[in-house]
Amino acid sequence: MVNLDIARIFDEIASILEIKGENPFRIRAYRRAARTIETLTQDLKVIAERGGVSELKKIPGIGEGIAKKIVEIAQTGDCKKHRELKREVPAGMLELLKIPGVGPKTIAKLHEELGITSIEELEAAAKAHKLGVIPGLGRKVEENILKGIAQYRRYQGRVLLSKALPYAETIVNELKKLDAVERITIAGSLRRMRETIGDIDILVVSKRPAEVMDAFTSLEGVEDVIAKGDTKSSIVLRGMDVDLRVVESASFGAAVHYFTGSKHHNIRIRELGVKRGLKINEYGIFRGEERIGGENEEDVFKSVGLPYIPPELREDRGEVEAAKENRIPKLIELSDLRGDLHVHTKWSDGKNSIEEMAKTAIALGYEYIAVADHSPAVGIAGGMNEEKLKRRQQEIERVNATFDNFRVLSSTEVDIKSDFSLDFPDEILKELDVVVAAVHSKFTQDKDTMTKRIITAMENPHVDIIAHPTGRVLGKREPYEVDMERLMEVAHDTGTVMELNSFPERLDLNDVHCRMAKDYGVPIAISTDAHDAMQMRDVIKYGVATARRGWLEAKDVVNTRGLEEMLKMLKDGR
Ligand code: DGT
Ligand code: CA
Ligand code: CA
Repeated sequence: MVNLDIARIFDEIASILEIKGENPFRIRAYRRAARTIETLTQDLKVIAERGGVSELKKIPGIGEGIAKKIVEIAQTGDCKKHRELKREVPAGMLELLKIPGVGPKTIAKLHEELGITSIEELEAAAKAHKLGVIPGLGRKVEENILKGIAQYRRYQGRVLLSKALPYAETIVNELKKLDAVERITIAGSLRRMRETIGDIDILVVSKRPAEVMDAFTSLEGVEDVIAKGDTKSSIVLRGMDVDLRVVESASFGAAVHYFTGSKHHNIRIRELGVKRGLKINEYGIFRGEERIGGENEEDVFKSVGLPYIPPELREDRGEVEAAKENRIPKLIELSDLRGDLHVHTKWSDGKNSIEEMAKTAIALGYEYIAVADHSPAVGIAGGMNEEKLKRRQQEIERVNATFDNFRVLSSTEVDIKSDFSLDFPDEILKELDVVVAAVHSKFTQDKDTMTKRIITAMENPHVDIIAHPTGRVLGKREPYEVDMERLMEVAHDTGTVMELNSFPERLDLNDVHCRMAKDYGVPIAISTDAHDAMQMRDVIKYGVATARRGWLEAKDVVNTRGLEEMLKMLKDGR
């Protein structure tokens, strides 16, 4: 159980209490605890084991009752109160919570007035315009609910890469401990680092499969065993589907290739095999009845005369053709990065000081960070006014004086307002080392308007980087409409960098757009948008993974450059 799982349990308790119309103070207590836990830097389980209830209670926002539940979860992996509450409301009503824009209060009203207990019933009621009987729910809300349902269905059953990866790594680490496990690897979309994952696929080589399957189906957190056999088992672990396959040593490479996918990539490789008179499947590479390879993944590519293709490229998006012509790019790696050009500090809505962010960046081996605190218009995010910006500058200079080979760059994430203007005047922007510009409001403007809005920002001689250029939040907010090809043209012409925001729910630009940027010769900044030091450390890998899926090499990314060279690639070139 990691902190996020515990936060999820408390959030769900709060939602159920809210659906049931219970005491608002209790509801708020659970929510507050969940928010605190989400951003806690220490492992709750460790605190619970070390100091129990009394130490947990020292954490702000955690009272006696919640502290006790944390201890219970840490010890048993489960919370009795949570289980009981879940039984008190129909499962369909809890599922309604997952629809963007539908909260517990609405669900309570929908149930009370219309007896709605499932997504299907809600959809039917909204389509028949029946929601109007509930005060506060008009036509507009009906429309939004239908959109939310459509969006939910698109992501249904898929989880963010950032949720699946830690689970998969934990499973691999647990199973690795078994003597019966000779080799083990993650496969499937997770190995290809897709932004969302349907199910986790794991492959093992073992001569004692039964032992491996026993361990797998009794892992901590297993909620259901869907199937259990000698070659394949499937479980549900904390809401995620996980498949485990046990194969023979001689088949391992072929199986890894097959189960890494994608399906379309596999088909292309299999066809190349057929042309050479080979049969390639999950068991090996065969000429007639004779096995000619398959122990290692490289065998598969070699057998069809290709160089190795990294998993992130295996989507049948031209990688087979590129491999034939020896044009597989040398993909960017985490260790290529030398700085982060978009982080927040306490000066706006970040949690850490400039100095704390700098020290973490140094520990990551970086040479610079750009502190891009918000401009005034983003009021809820504690945007800086001009006076605050001046005081921050003094602190940046003070902190910089303490380092030899590291620099904090003064920056802002300046809001691109709906009237196309920027939220700071040019006199201010020109004084900053790096200017990051982004849309934070009026996402519903039409495509032409939104495109023009961003182009206007790109044409500003001080705007260096466009942050999260499509504004999407996976599973929550669709990208706003924008003409990406036009943006790339203008970015190229104006020398503007496009951001690849590494936040797992953003990954914006996405993989396809990254590749488009590369084609247009537009440099990318892989940034974290971190609001605390841990995030700066933890989310960057998702950005790098997406960059790799977008065929990017180190040379395509500005923050692989040292400080001087990187600054020269920006507009003012200082
Ligand atoms: P997901 O789980 O939806 O995120 O995506 P994947 O790619 O992990 O798909 P999954 O778990 O259904 O299957 C794992 C891999 O197994 C898939 O990437 C390719 C391979 N595979 C599955 N079904 C077929 C098939 O019918 N033909 C071929 N050639 N490969 C398949
Ligand atoms: Ca999968
Ligand atoms: Ca699967």
